[in-house]
Amino acid sequence: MSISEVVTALDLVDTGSYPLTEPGGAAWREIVDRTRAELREVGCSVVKGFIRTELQSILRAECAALAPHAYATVERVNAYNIALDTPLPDHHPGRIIMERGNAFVTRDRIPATAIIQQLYTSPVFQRFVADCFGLPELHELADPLSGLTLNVIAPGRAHPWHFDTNEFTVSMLIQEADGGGRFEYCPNIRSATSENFGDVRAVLAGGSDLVRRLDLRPGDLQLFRGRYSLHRVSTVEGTIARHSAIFAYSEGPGVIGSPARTRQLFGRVLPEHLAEAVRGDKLLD
Ligand SMILES: O=C(O)CCC(=O)C(=O)O
Ligand SMILES: [Fe+2]
Repeated sequence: MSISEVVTALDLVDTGSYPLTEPGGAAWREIVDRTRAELREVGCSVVKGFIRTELQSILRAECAALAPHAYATVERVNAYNIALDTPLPDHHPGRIIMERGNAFVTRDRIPATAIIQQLYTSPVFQRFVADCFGLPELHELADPLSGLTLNVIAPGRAHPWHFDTNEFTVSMLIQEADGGGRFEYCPNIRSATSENFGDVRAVLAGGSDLVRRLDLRPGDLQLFRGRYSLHRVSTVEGTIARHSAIFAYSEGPGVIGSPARTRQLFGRVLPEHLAEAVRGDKLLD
């Protein structure tokens, strides 16, 4: 199949292994059950080879063309993305400062015809993802910038330890780095009711055995509960940038990022961000 023969994003999916158009069938159930079990145990599951190997180059070329639209800035942050001068007790992990060097292409810069935009909005894809997360349905974020992003990490840069604002994140590695650029995470290190600052501080200090590393290949689909699992992408080595698509969904409708975080990540806000934000809990960030 060549790019001119690809009609929709679903043509890229390895539907032989992952029959998205047969919801509830035996193969579907098997994948969903496995994914649910992994999400329950470690908050993360990888659907290997979701995109057909021979078509990955199409996706890669499309995202490489979008990458120059990324908002690139290197900033000093903490794991909670709160102001660095926030008064915090001596041993609070929020006092540990890191460099954030990843850059995002925002949803409004990704054309409706782009494969990643088609996948993000595809009802069949959403149904599959919702079932994997054990939910009756999922919603695209109402946020015009952060619902779908392309995460670009240039050589020498990292996406340091953090928690996600959204509860249900689906991502896909599109272009891998020559070296480094590993996705690392600490399963369920916090919960909706407990921050567990002690373990978080140990991870940020380095050498904690709570850290797991994923061995991702381009075209793998990763389902992740990043609100509770501290995670990062390690420094990219070599000469090639790491590209990943981030599909963010919420359980209820209307979720929009805060104006401060939006400006920090994307360098701008839209009128939608200035209206009141919808949040599900009272955790930091
Ligand atoms: O690019 C990745 O694989 C992870 C990105 C991430 O953690 C995020 O965008 O919040
Ligand atoms: Fe994240």
